[in-house]
Amino acid sequence: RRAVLKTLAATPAVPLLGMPMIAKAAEIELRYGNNLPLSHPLNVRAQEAADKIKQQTGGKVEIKIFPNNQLGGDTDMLSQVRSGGITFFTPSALVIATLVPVAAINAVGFAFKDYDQVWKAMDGGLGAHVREAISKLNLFAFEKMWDNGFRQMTTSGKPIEEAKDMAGLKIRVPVSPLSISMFKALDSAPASLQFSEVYSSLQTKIVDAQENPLPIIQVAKLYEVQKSCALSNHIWDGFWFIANGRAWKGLSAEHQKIISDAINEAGLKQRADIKGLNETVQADLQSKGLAFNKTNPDSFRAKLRDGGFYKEWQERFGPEAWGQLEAAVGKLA
Ligand code: TK8
Repeated sequence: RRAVLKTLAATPAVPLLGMPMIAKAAEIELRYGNNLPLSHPLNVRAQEAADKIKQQTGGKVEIKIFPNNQLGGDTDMLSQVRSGGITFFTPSALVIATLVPVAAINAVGFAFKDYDQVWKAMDGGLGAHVREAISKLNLFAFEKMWDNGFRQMTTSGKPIEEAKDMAGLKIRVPVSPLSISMFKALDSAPASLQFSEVYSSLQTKIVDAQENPLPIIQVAKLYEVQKSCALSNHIWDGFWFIANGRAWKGLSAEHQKIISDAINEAGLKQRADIKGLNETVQADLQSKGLAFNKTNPDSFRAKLRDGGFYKEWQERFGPEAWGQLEAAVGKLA
């Protein structure tokens, strides 16, 4: 009897009757949706954070990533994170601005000239102001924004060299009132389409142009349907890493701290990834046939100023937010 017990004890827990071993499901399964392929630094770093969170919670908390619009387009995921259908979502600030208008403030045209100005604002008073506004919608925004990058304009037609080249240009912009307002002020004909529709709308010539950071142009293979890229740096765009408020409050303080630390740490690493990518991505896009040209921001900035764009958005965002922006970038309006 003792020998039998000894043998049993030594036998590893093998699947009975060939049943597959079912991995012990985590006590808390959180779903995170986004619109980018797994290869983009957003997903690479998010997966690292998820692994760290699982390990630090002893396997109790598991974040399952649904990349590449698996759960639908941005507007679908925005309503899912509001309803709690998903726990986390990383909308471009332009996209969350459909719910929280002031979140679009980092996308004011030609405001940020470099990353020092970006992080002075977004890791400072302006970021805190926007996070506060997001929390009013019962959404939780992690402290550190993730980086989408400086947006560049691409077109299948004549290269965009200066503001006058925008006249009548059919350009796709995100579903964002500020984007529509800005590209109308530049005399182009903007069309708001979800990110998941960009490639096909360029391919079928519904639009002739679009604007996005170089890493996005690369992962979305937009170089296949665009001829030239104007290095306009016209908008710095970031991702707010947001959580459903109820789900977030339902987590223990210990789990909230582990998740926040891991997500914020991953965000800082992702920022460095994107900053580093820009040089290498441009060379890769050039090798795939995309022609690059520089632009003179002054002609665009003058058009926005003369057309009243800055004045309009100064009023719409209000003195507190606009003051925080100008504290980082100087006088705009
Ligand atoms: C990247 C996209 C994109 C967005 C857009 O995840 O819709 O153009 O700004 O950069 O979300």
